[in-house]
Amino acid sequence: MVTLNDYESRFEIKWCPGCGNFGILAAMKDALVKRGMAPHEVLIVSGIGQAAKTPEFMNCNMFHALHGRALPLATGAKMANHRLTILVNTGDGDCYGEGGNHFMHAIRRNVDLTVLAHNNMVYGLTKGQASPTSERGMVTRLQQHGVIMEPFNPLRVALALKAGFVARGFAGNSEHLSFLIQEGMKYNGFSLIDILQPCVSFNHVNTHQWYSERVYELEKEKYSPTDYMQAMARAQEWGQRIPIGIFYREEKPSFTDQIYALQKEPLVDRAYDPAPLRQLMKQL
Ligand SMILES: Cc1ncc(C[n+]2csc(CCOP(=O)(O)OP(=O)(O)O)c2C)c(N)n1
Ligand code: SF4
Repeated sequence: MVTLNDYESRFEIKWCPGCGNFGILAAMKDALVKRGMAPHEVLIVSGIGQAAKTPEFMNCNMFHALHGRALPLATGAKMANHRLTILVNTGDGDCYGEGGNHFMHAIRRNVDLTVLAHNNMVYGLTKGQASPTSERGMVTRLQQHGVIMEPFNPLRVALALKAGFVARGFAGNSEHLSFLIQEGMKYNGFSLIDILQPCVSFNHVNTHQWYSERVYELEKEKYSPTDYMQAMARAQEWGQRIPIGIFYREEKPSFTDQIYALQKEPLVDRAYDPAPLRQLMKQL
């Protein structure tokens, strides 16, 4: 039986005390244990940043990629072994800024990955500059007169690109976040979980308390995640009340399901035979 101890890392955690990343790490471990996934069955890919350190604090397969490049790396790993469960830990800067192009196209491909975007609305690792999700007017040490751009809305962008699983969690509600991660892992395709993550050192606006006063769960009785237009509308809700939960869910074939060459066994299980390639090279 898989237990939390199986995921215990030998590395010391280097996040600031009180950082929202602790709640996300706990929710991930809980979700993997509840899904009965052993560490060797899981690959966690990350880019660069505080969020991207997460896989180092877990004991399982991991790959720390370049800034903004977690998604192409994870896509390649999925192509090589489409039976592997792959999660991606990425920050709002890493995923929506530096890796924005990859974010769009991984959604279009519908690669079967569960993306956990730790959204603290700043660049945490590089000491608090504005990120794509920083609110207009937010003052940072770099944006001294306030952010002058409109914030990027990851849920609406993902919905516009027809992502089949779009959710938002809160680092301060680990139990609910674990549920979202489990559902994201069950989903056969690209699942986005944008996670509201307080950064206690550099974001003094969107704090634990600020979120606790606003965050609420989408109403189980009234809200249907199959209603696209409703999902678009609720993804726009921000301010006095901020919804979390599964905004949208639609089943459709994943990227690797649609690739003829991957219909049988994963590439990684095939015998290595360079003869056909050598033959082809001779003809060129
Ligand atoms: C190509 C490149 N550009 C810039 C950097 C510097 N850099 C490292 S982390 C980071 C921002 C990380 O912010 P975010 O993704 O929001 O993650 P957080 O640290 O807040 O978790 C930047 C700009 C880099 N490592 N590589
Ligand atoms: S700087 Fe912010 S995101 Fe980074 S560890 Fe500290 S609280 Fe967390």
